[in-house]
Amino acid sequence: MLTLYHHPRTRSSRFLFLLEELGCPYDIHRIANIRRADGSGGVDPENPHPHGKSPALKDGDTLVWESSAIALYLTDKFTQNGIGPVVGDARRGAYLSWLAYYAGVMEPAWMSAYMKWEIPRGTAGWVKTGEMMTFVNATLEKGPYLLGEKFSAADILIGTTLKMFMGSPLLEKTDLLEAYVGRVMARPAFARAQAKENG
Ligand SMILES: N[C@@H](CCC(=O)N[C@@H](CS)C(=O)NCC(=O)O)C(=O)O
Repeated sequence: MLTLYHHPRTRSSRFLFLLEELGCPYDIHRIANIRRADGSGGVDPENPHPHGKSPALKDGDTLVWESSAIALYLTDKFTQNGIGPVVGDARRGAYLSWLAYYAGVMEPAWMSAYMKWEIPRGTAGWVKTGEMMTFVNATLEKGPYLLGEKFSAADILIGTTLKMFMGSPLLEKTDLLEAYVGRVMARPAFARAQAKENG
């Protein structure tokens, strides 16, 4: 049995969404506590994540952490609805790249912008938010999803993140992004996940 270690309104919420898309049986272990930016909170000793963060996933004795790894693990294991292109599928390369891009470029780019870090081009392994969003927007203009016609777990990670930042100083709200986020959030699995979010 799969167990998702989840804390409400954190990055683990996306895995309620993904697990609902996959339609596989799973348990939710509610992480009692996480550390907060203001110094409050703490680590739940029952949370197996190496840094006490949310999310983590257990599949029997197998522990998976880091959102992109969890997404790939789940879509490789539950292939029936094709939500993560498998080895041999022409879209596999793009799928892996978007999962890695999310963790290795998008998150660091937004965090750098938020913290107002000035990182000279050529020093960091990521690019600034402007360059990143030019690429994201060009991909979504072809759309309707990151992999073209096929919705994938990459849309869950990236769609929910765009939803969170859109309209903030970090990300301008545009018709293109709003339409994409709307498409992702309109999925019935998102509503089912929302219903499980808190309890
Ligand atoms: N890179 C991790 C980030 C996980 C993460 O930072 N989660 C936050 C909640 S959204 C957390 O647990 N923070 C508590 C802490 O930093 O100890 C992933 O994508 O899974």
